[in-house]
Amino acid sequence: MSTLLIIAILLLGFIVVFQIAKASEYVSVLKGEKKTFEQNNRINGFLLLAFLILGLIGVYWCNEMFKGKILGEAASDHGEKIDNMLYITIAITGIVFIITQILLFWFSFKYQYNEKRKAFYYPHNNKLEALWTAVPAIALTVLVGFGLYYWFKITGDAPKEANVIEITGKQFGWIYRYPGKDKVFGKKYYKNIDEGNLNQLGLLWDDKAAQDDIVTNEAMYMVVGKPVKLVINSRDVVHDVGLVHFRMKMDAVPGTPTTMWFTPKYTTAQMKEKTGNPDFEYEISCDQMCGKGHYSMKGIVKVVEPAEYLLWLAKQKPNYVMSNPEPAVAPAVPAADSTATAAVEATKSLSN
Ligand SMILES: [Cu+2]
Repeated sequence: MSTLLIIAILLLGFIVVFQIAKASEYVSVLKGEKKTFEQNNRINGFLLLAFLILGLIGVYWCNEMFKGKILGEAASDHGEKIDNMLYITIAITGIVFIITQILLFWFSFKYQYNEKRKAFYYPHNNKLEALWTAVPAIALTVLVGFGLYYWFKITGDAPKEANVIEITGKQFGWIYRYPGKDKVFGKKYYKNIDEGNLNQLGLLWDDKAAQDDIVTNEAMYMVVGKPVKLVINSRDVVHDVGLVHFRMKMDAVPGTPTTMWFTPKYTTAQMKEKTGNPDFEYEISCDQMCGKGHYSMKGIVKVVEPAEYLLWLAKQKPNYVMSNPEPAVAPAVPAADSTATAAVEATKSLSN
């Protein structure tokens, strides 16, 4: 039904345009073609000028309306640099944009058809061409150079003291892993993934380094002012770790870990105050369309003081413990228990 309606509307529109064109043709025949041509030119010239002025006012108005309101201040050291780069790029391209738009529309108004003026034939000028090729090339090279410098910094080696968090995307959610006391991530193997047994990452329990690894879906915890390095993985398709407040973003590619690091500048509590929003949370989103549940991959990042971080960490149970409630390897305690029970039994039987 709606398709029919759309077709009917399109058809009607076409007929209307056709009729108007025909009518104006008759009018121009009546008035004399030349006069109509000149009049149309004048109208077009004024419309172009009006478009320029209204357009520039619109650009200014949008800018005033949204300035600083969409994202707020960057909450990481690298984010600050990225914002600066963006502002410089916008300033340079903005100036060029405004100058070229003014020239474009002003010229089309000023140099509209005039009987007394003849077009100046000026087909080629090597110097001019070299100039308008070299200036943008140099400007863009400088901009790209800065971009590359920060890209290598962000994806390069993190400081030694950095906390390392592994983040794995899956359809549909995030799995965060912390290396535990040994600061080493244990080995994992995808065929070992066993959701029923709470082994979401397929950790290999024979690897000692895996036994203290903490795995959670709850939230990603970071310490304010301390560098954090993310090791990014995917369990199925390509996802993308998007941390908009930190201005960080990196693809999660199955089989190929990617990394990035940054230092959060403000705790979640400080951001609540800064934004005046008591419900503020740092957000992690999936920035790559990854399937029908893509929208539901929103997660939370908590940036906290060191003491709070330690407290949170102390409350976390290693994945090994959760996945193996009947400890096969867990030492000492059950053994002591069974000895104790045996001792009690023995005493009982002795006293009987
Ligand atoms: Cu995703």
